[in-house]
Amino acid sequence: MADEALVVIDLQNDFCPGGALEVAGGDEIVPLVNDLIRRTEHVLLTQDWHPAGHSSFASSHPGKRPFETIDMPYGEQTLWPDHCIQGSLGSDFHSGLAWSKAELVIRKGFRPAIDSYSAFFENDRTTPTGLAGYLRDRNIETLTLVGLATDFCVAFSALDAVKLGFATSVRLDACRGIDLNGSMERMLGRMRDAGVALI
Ligand code: VGL
Ligand code: ZN
Repeated sequence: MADEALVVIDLQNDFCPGGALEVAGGDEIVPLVNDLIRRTEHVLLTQDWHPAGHSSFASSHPGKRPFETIDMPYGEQTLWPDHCIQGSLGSDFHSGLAWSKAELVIRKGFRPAIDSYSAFFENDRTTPTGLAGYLRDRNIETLTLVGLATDFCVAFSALDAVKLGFATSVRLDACRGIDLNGSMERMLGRMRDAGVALI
């Protein structure tokens, strides 16, 4: 329907097996995502897009290792392996993803000092990516989210989407998660509580 969009979150090489921040089974969802792309009129993609030396990389913080946390001016931040560096092979969409139909690619995480999980707001929770305005201008009110990773970028995007008033579903069979210290169960619970339809 005209007021619906499919949002494919971060289906990039670095989040697939063999990538810098691999998500188990991340590549398995590609055929199903392609099927959803074929069946949905409006398709949007997000692309994690960090400059080298990004503040969310453990390598930018001497003595810190990936998956530890640090306090940033905007709150707690998990540190990651270097990933999705702008223009790198790892930042490319999975080669099997049928992305050419996409009407918009929203890039996030390009500000050196702020990470961005959500497709709508960066991790300071106030810097907008512009996606909400784009969707409103185009009268898109209903969103289906798929992609990587369920418990980070998909979940934060879905939580912001419902908060902004979009009717929001997550197709869990077309997502895979990282599951860091129980993050999968915690974020599924938060999405359910917030009114995200988990299907
Ligand atoms: C993501 C961690 C860091 C994601 C992106 O796409 O879920 N996770 N950057
Ligand atoms: Zn990232």
